[in-house]
Amino acid sequence: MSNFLPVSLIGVPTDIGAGHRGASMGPEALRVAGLTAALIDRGLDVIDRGNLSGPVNPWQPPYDGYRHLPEVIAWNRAVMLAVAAELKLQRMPIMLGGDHCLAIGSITAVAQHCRDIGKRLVVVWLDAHADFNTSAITPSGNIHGMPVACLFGHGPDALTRLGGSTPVLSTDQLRQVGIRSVDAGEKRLVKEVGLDIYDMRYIDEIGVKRSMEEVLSGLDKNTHLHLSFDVDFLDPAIAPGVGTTVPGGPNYREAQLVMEMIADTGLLGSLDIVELNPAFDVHNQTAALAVDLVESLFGKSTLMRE
Ligand code: 6HN
Ligand code: MN
Ligand code: MN
Ligand code: MN
Repeated sequence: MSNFLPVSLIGVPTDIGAGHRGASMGPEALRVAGLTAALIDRGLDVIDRGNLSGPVNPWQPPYDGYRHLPEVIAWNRAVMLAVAAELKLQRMPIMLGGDHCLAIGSITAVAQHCRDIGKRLVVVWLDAHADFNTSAITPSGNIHGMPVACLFGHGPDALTRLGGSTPVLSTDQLRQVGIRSVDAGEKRLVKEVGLDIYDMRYIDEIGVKRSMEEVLSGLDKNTHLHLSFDVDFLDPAIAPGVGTTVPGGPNYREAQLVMEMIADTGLLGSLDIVELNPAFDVHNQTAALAVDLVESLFGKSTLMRE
């Protein structure tokens, strides 16, 4: 048997924060690729809670620097409540996105839970992007480019204070890995705030193993590790099924090692799988790859260590 908590899958079928339609099909693509069976094979107790519901995507241009802000708020409220409910039941929530704006809701719930039970939250954010735009600097108005900024208190009140208090995260609680596309204004802000970023240049120079040792340093038994896995973290050659591909990401083996090293901590407490966009995928291969990586995240490749 595994020593993981029982898990609950929460589908969040929306592309409300993205610049392309289609991430709304992400939850079903992950199911079709066999996510539930793969987790059960790992010895986990799995409940699929089905999909949350929320407003349709009105597909409007930005207003005041944001696209679809009221709809993004509604979806994130639903995510926050659903994730909080699973944590209260001592289950591990796995949020099946949906676009990355939904991490505001999931991480707000996880942070609140950690405060309540006296755990230290550390978020590992796998992404090609820093997701630290604000309405003043965003090139697109798409809120999936803003969740980290919102969690740090930069953004509209309804999102920064979704759970009441702000900021939800501080710099010592977030480590971003795989970053290779940061917009000009975003770059300035990221430097000012002092985000802990392991970008591709750094990973190229010192390698995945040493990078991940640094990413995962300073954790202890009292740490709740939340993984926010934006599928565009992966190199587009192996993961074409995302709306915002950026060349030069981790290859298959490198991505596996990232997941294996996170698994080895034994501290994973919650997970987002976001930005999977079946409209860009080829025969659901990116969903299948995501499932494969999630298996490693739950210890599949640790045969030699058992
Ligand atoms: N994601 N930096 C770009 C923007 O529009 O703000 C892209 C954001 C992508 C966000 O992939 O989660
Ligand atoms: Mn992202
Ligand atoms: Mn991204
Ligand atoms: Mn960006």
